[in-house]
Amino acid sequence: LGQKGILLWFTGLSGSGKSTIASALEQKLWALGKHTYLLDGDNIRHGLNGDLGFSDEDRKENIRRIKEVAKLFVDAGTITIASFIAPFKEDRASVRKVLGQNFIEVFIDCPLEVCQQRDPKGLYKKVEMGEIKNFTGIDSPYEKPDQPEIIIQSNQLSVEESVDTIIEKLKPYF
Ligand code: GGZ
Repeated sequence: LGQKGILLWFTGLSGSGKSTIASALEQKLWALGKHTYLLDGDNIRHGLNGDLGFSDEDRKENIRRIKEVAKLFVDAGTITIASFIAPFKEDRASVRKVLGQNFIEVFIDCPLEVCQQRDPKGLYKKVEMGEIKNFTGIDSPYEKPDQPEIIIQSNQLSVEESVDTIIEKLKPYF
């Protein structure tokens, strides 16, 4: 009743701010009375996709399963936010194809050097020490979106400004 499901797909490097902006956005949407659900590594990579690692094949399978789950949420009328690197264009295009007009690609655009400096989980440090292989942006590719619906330059905007920018762009969908 009333609410149309949409999928906001946050793509970007590790440390770009996807999770932070996604949860702040969720709070703002609640305040607007919207029903939301956030799919991220915490509730997907530990459970449903606990068998997957970070090879190209596993990342593709990760996104494929998330696509199917997200579709169910959107069918149920939920404003669904998916926060995953999703490094391959082809995989994001496949999500777009399935969701059609209900798909909104949000590119959290942050230079690699800034992500490395932030290093919120110490992962880039581990990469440098040779403890992690196949890390996105270092020795595993990240294919930037060509035509995302929304671009957030997270090193130039505050979290609040980022959220407001997204909400403004969402108005036509509400
Ligand atoms: C990239 C990795 C890796 C490797 C562990 N490469 O910053 P984070 O910690 O919290 O987010 C990253 C997360 C990426 O998982 P996704 O499911 O979003 O990736 S993908 O869409 O590519 O399947 C990072 C952590 O997992 N992480 N190892 N090798 N990020």
